[in-house]
Amino acid sequence: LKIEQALKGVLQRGEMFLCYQPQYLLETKEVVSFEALVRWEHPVLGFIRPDKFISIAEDTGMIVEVGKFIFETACKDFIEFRKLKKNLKYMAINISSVQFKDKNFVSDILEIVNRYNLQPNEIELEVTERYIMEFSKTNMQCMSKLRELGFRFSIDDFGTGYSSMSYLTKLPIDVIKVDKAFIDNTPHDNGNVQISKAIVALSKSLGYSVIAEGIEYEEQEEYLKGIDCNMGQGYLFSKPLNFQETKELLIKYQ
Ligand code: G
Ligand code: G
Ligand code: G
Ligand code: NA
Ligand code: MN
Repeated sequence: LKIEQALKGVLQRGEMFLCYQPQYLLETKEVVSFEALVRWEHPVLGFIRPDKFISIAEDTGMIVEVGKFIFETACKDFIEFRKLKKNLKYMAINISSVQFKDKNFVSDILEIVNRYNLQPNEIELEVTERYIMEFSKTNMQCMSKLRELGFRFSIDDFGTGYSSMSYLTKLPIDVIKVDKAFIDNTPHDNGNVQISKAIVALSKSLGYSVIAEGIEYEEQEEYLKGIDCNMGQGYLFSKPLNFQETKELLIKYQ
């Protein structure tokens, strides 16, 4: 059974669900947001990692339907999470560049956000740096339009694509996500220390908020706090949690 075939009817069969990884303000260690991460459990193939199936869903166009399911589920669940923590700021949702090419993308996500009585600024759209570099003029116009409507934007995996300093000031974005590759082995790896410091300083000087991904050790947390990185996410704080576990985390907080 091929992944491509297994993807057909995946939503109708209810095999996909979302996990949520909490994002913390480093200064206060408070949870302010979550990143939604899709999961797929197939009855025969078992657990299939998103690294594996997202690109296939993109190639077959299935990502449009799957993406809508992810967006809607994340909004629906965010309402439940916000009931448990009133000052939760936003839900971050990964968006594929293929979704931006869908002519109904803007109207579809606006309809969902309105239906759940959410404000666009309670949703952060995560776009990888790799995709942004491939963006056409149409993609970019779509991104600008969504930002004008109030949606937040973050650049995921920053520093791993063909980073170009020239686009940093031109993009309609709010947050830079520093890739785990540059967080690994800090504060011991001098190369990563210099790179992460520079990314944090540059991003902040341009007015963007910065979040570090893949924090696994306390010394990394201390180091990042020390260089004034705003936020953090990683196994040190929490792995991605299912809906029930996420609610339990928020209840524990109260
Ligand atoms: O959750 P995990 O670490 O296994 O994710 C692996 C990769 O899959 C990451 O690059 C992540 O951005 C991507 N991914 C996870 N969830 C989603 C999603 O809901 N939509 C899209 N487009 N990509 C996702
Ligand atoms: O590309 P993106 O940043 O969306 O990928 C996020 C992926 O990283 C998810 O699959 C998530 O499960 C994983 N992840 C989150 N925190 C950590 C961490 O601390 N260490 C490692 N190795 N992976 C992490
Ligand atoms: O749920 P996620 O896709 O992040 O899990 C990716 C892998 O990382 C899985 O094999 C999981 O068991 C493992 N993992 C989950 N939580 C932790 C953690 O807190 N620390 C470490 N080192 N690995 C974890
Ligand atoms: Na992401
Ligand atoms: Mn990332």
